[in-house]
Amino acid sequence: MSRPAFLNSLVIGIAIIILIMLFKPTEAIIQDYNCSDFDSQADAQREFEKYNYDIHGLDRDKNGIPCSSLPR
Ligand SMILES: [Ca+2]
Repeated sequence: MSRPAFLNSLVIGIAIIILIMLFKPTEAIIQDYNCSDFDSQADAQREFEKYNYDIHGLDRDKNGIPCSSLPR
């Protein structure tokens, strides 16, 4: 019994997606940080600048300075 070609493509596509999910580097798994996870504002700034978007919500007032309440 042979499957239609589109089904084979679908199965291969799903397999590729599963493989990518299994083997993506750990850095790509984005951890959610809060300001309390950082010892200093500089540490928060470093994490903040890894992304072009405030994914952790560290800069609530959107002035480009995350966790301004933390010590420098
Ligand atoms: Ca801010």
